[in-house]
Amino acid sequence: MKTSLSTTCAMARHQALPLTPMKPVIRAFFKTLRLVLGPVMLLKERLTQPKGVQRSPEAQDIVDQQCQSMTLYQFSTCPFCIKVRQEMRRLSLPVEKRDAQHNTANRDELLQGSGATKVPCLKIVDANGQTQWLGDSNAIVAYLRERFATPAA
Ligand SMILES: N[C@@H](CCC(=O)N[C@@H](CS)C(=O)NCC(=O)O)C(=O)O
Repeated sequence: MKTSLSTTCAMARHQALPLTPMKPVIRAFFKTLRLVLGPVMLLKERLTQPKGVQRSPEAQDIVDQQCQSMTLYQFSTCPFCIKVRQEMRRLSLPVEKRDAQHNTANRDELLQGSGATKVPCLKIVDANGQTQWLGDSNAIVAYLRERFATPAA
């Protein structure tokens, strides 16, 4: 998994590099890798989807409402994003996900808000309308567990 993590992230980082004479070759190499590894990672994500925690309908309604103030900026095949998505499934959190890899508007929002294009990044709007941009998959998972995990989760 470690190789997969660094490889897929190198692929993502590479997309941001400016074009120089050697870049088309490197670009083609990483594109091929991405084409091969991407579907494998998505298949693995699908096959290992955790069962979501069960709440009472009332409790889930409250959680659903709270989730409306969060947005996950992500890449579909970023392993760190997959980790966060799986945790959201495990905690039954219907958080909106925005693709910051291919969608320029989303990437610009992420850059403007967080100051970087690194994903995953969770945008959280609190009750006062204050916005927080939380980066790093471990920090996001810790935040979600702290806020939403129940004893049964
Ligand atoms: N330690 C970070 C690593 C995140 C990371 O490396 N993300 C890569 C994609 S896999 C990325 O955002 N690359 C684009 C960039 O840095 O602008 C985490 O756990 O979230």
